[in-house]
Amino acid sequence: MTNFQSYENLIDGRSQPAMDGETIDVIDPATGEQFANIPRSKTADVASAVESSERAYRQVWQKTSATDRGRILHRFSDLILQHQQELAAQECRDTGKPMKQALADMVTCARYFEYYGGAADKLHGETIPFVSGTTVLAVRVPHGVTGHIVPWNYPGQIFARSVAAALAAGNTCVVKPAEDACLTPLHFAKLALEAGLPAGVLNIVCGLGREAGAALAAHPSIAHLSFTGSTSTGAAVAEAAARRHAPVTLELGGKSPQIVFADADLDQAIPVILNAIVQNAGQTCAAGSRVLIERSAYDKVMSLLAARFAALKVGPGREDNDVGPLINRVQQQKVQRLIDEAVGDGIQLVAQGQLVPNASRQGCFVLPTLLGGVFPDHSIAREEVFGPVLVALTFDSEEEAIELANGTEYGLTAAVWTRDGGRQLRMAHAIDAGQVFINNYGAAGGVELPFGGMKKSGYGREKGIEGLVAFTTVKTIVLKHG
Ligand code: TXE
Repeated sequence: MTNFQSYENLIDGRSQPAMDGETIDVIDPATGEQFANIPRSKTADVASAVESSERAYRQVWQKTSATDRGRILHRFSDLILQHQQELAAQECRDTGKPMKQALADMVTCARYFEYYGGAADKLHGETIPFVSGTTVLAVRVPHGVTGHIVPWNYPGQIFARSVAAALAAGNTCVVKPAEDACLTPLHFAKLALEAGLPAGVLNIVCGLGREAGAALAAHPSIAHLSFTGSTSTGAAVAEAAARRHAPVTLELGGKSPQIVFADADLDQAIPVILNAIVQNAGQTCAAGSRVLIERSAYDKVMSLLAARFAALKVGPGREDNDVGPLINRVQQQKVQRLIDEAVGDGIQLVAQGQLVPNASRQGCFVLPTLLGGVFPDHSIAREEVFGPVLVALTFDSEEEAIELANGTEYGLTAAVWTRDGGRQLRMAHAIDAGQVFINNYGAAGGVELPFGGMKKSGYGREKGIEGLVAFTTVKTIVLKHG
């Protein structure tokens, strides 16, 4: 094994193994090789991280001015950019994502700290006219110690979007990254110390979801929880938080539609529709995983998409293939099984990408797959696959397109492709989704754009000023002065 490394938690400004010394293997999903390990933390490790964050909140961060918080976040942002190459190489090995995407992810991470660093001293409360002889102040205050449970698909970006907002608003943070993707969060936390973030303001505890994750969700001192992951784990986390009445932001899965009308500009639409499903090997909550096509344009759209799918190169992310491996064997087998079942049920396999010759047989690869003639009530048309699988359905009218678009339990994002201005807005208003794109698509949009779900895609909003406000609550002060 080359360059084997043991990583440690970062608690109270110091690297520490799990108290009982247990570890979890870190596997390169492109080769199946173990190249590192991380701590398998338990309740006691989580408790020590939360205590450290409570101390840091009371003794330091609560007394740090908003302007100084913003300056630290800006320095942190600069450090991420300075270390972009090594951070991206590490994330590429840990998650399998193509190097150019990992590099772009790091720019977005830096942008979160820049954006929220700039907003830190611009978030203010209001005065409220009340009874004569009184002055009423509605002051925005942080929650205190916040918990962040991060998934493995965008370990850097999802860490950055909630941690940057929480810190800017004056909270301290305990982060439980996913067991499959801890390296970027650990690296970030070290850079944050270098940027001047006081010890304990940001603690990272690695471990399994059912152990460290559950302990964090249930900890009585966590005043707010941010969770991104599956619908079932999201429900368990929200339940644990509800027992002590703590607010939660849930960002869960999706089955986001790309709706293509016959009048769409296909030169513009096709590459975007392709990228919306193959980016990050389809492991994106906001992946555009269903394409709904007006019947008269179906053959044309499918032949354009099929040619693009067939040309996709699948292989190790470090060689910048179009599509890297999935995160682990479990996800690979799950996605492959869903494809096989759909084809077994008579759904048409229209096109697939190709594995590059030097790809390891031990890699967790799944060929990007375009499925046609999909029945709307088949599970592959309704449930999240979380892999590079695009299902195509047809519609005959605007009403039917809306019914199909809204015909799943999810409501995260959507795109509408049409030149008809009236239809653009009618569709945008009718679709149940937290973000609707017209003639473009950015999975989850930019840092500035509020993002979150409807229905089983979750609740609460991250990103934008909305995401910053979520990390505060309002304290009303009524002053009687006569
Ligand atoms: O998710 P989990 P998994 C979806 C996607 C994928 C499926 C399963 O469909 O195929 O979920 O992935 C932590 N208490 N998404 O099993 O379990 C866990 O350690 C507290 C969508 O990996 O939701 C990790 O840090 N925490 C998605 C995080 O929760 C617990 C991103 C997510 O893991 C816990 C990832 C518990 N009991 C998967 N159990 C998106 N919305 O982007 C686990 N965790």
